[in-house]
Amino acid sequence: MTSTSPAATPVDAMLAAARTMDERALRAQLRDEARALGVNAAITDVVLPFLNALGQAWERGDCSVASEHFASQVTRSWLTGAAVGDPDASSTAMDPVVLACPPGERHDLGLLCFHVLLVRSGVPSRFLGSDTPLPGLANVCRAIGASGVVVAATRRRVFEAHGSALQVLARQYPLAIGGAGADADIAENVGATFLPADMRRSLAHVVRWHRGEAGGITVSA
Ligand code: B12
Repeated sequence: MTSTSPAATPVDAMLAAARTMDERALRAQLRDEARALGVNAAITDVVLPFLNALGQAWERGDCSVASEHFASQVTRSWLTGAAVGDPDASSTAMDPVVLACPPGERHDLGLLCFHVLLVRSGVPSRFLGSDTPLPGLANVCRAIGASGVVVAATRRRVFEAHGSALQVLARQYPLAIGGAGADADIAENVGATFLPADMRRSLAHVVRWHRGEAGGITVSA
């Protein structure tokens, strides 16, 4: 294959657009995938694989820090628009789920993807993003009548550093943890549900949980 060959997959095309900082091409690919697959399948089947491939390319030195930042920002902007694309899908009459990353955690793109999946599945979600203070979160949940909280982090030690605050939160609200730093052990330690990396499975669980159909500490197989 020569360097002028067309990109083999949507992810390849998006990586090529990231490397050359071609915003129009990257946005067109995101738009076309959403039209072809629907927003949720575009996120699980294209956007998440793209973000993973982008991270790996950055780690290998195949993509500059600037290109990675550019592509992350364009994707963030698209995701933010996708979350408000269909306001009727997320009824304001229902209790929202609150999504946050603990203090010290800036990796929030995975959680933003989960937010869009929830909203597009009819579950109202309030995305607070990175660096959210945990001690005051229960008050926030009370004020907005939240049905539960999802906390995400990329590194296990971020959950460990905030273990006490998470335990307190879990006593007051149904709590789930996800992201690359989450595992079943730490979830059990803080009294939370563990959400696996497979966002389809985790989404199905939180949708059931929100409807009052799921409980317990683990997501069923
Ligand atoms: C982009 C990026 C950043 C961006 C974050 C932008 C943002 N707002 O998200 C910036 C530049 C801010 C950043 C900073 C840092 N980063 Co960084 N970063 C990355 C990178 C390149 C990609 C991460 C990413 O967004 N991936 C896309 C997401 C969607 O994929 P994922 O995290 O693998 O998530 C999967 C699942 O876990 C799941 N998932 C994710 N979230 C959620 C949430 C829920 C609810 C569910 C159910 C599932 C789920 O979905 C994905 C499935 O495909 C990775 C390298 C890599 N290869 O991943 C490093 C990486 C994560 N970063 C790393 C580090 C060390 C840092 C810094 C400490 C660097 C530094 N010295 O300053 C800082 C930390 C800053 C902070 N306080 O948090 C390390 C973490 C190593 C570790 N495990 O300890 C990595 C792995 C790079 C490395 N190999 O060293 N980083």
